[in-house]
Amino acid sequence: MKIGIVCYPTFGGSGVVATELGKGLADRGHQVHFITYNQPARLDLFSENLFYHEVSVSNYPLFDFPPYELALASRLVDVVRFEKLDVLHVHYAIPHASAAFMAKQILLTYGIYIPVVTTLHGTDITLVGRDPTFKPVVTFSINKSDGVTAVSEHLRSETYEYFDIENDIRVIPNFIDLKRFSLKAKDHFKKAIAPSGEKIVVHTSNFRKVKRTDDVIKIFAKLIKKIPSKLLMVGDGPERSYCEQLCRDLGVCDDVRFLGKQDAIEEILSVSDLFLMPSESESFGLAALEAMACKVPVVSSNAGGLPELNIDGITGFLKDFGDVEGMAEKAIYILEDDERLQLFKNNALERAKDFDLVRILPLYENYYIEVIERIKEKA
Ligand code: GMT
Repeated sequence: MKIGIVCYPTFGGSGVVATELGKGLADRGHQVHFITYNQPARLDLFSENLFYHEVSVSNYPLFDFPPYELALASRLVDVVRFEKLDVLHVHYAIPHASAAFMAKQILLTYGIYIPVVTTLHGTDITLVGRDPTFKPVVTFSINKSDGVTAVSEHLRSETYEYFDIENDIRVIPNFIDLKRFSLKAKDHFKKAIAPSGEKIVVHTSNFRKVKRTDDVIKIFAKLIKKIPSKLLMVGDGPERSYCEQLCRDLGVCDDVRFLGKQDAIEEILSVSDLFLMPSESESFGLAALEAMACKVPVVSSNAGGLPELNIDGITGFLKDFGDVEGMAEKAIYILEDDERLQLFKNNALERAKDFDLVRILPLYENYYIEVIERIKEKA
């Protein structure tokens, strides 16, 4: 198959899922074309089946807001026509689904019907998409997609709840390439972070309010009173300075390191003992899955799709978002006994195996075929 993938090229979850999906499909012999404004962060390898088409928006002085969506739609028209794509798969509804719809209409004038599959990732529905500024366009472009997937059951129900959706939404959960995450922990790295054998607690995110990164610091400040430990804060974003200030206020600076954005996240996770994800909303929680794939148990909120991933009392614990006390208690419970910690670690890895790329990728492949066949039948 020839597949076009549209996504955000950043470190965000939707971009990571889209890029890893494209790489996996290319490995299985499909030709994959990424169409986006920058080389996707994880598109770090050469393969004869992978192509990258950059969307550039001209910065004419009249434009206070350069019309990216139009540039994307035009690029999609070209790539579909000249590369003869079979299907377009757009990740994150805004503005990708509406740009794909526009491209689809233009392509009809060339006698081409391009099936469009839209994958909903979370904030495109729960935060941004629901905003009246975007809602009519998001509703329309979801309804006009030939196939729609959501990354969790919870996101699927929320989409039906918030929008007037006419089509079926298929749940295809996120995934990880377990091979990439099965690293042996580097002892020298562990020693550098935790020289006296302290436990290593980790959080990765884009430091947006929805992630409640301040709760991570507050949980850690309670935890460290009972368990000698270090906290690694990976990523960057608007809440970082506030979190750094909070560390100073709570007197935990010496035990917290802000590492900024990191490519080799698996190296950090492989030396870690516990992952904290206290998010207010999380459609799936890919970062938690990456941690679990590295044998790291998770203490998280029970928001959104997290209970579909993190099994309470088995792979970690779930608490209401904002329950700093409860999350600290559970973190201490996991870390205070090495035998117990080992059990949680093993369980985390076992659970992560349910989301291995080799299991999930065929679900997308089959869905593309199903959508293409459905359209042929209609024609
Ligand atoms: O969580 C973010 O801030 C990034 C966002 C994105 O669109 O990249 O993540 C969303 O999609 C991920 C991949 O499907 C999910 O794992 C995240 O749970 C989801 N984030 C939220 O729902 C807040």
